[in-house]
Amino acid sequence: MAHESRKIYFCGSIRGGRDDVHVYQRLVHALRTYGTVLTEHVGDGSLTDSGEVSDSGDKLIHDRDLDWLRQSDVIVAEVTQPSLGVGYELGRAVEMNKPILCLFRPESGRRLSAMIRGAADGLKIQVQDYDQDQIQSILSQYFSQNRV
Ligand code: 6IA
Repeated sequence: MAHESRKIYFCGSIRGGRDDVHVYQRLVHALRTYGTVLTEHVGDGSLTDSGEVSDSGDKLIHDRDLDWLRQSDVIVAEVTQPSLGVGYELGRAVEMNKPILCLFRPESGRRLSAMIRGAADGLKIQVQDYDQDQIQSILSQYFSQNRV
């Protein structure tokens, strides 16, 4: 698929904690080489997990994000920092039969949820362990080897 027309949905923790926001920033930046990132705000350093949003605001966020998820050609998720929202997005994306790449950093000392690692089939749903130095090479390999 041509880079300009590919729609990428990037997932990263927001209320689950913003410790990895610098990693999300790097990933969003690198992903722009491969298409339009629908969810660039996830890598926005000024978006904190403490902002006040009303319940109706949360509904707008949920409904808009699900629309973007439906429109997207591929999902890329940074899953090191556990996030209910990211887990939910991934579950919905699996049901939509979307290609999914999950990226996990073992150097964090965490263990990835079995529900994410165990969902991988190596084809449509992939889970890759990586460290930050490998961002370029992992994405380049993924987008050249998969029809997404
Ligand atoms: O449960 P979490 O908040 O960690 O879920 C993060 C995931 O849900 C991300 O991948 C986003 O796609 C989505 N998400 C959660 N909150 C928002 C949001 N505003 N705007 C867009 N997408 C979101 C929340 C703003 C608020 C904290 C001030």
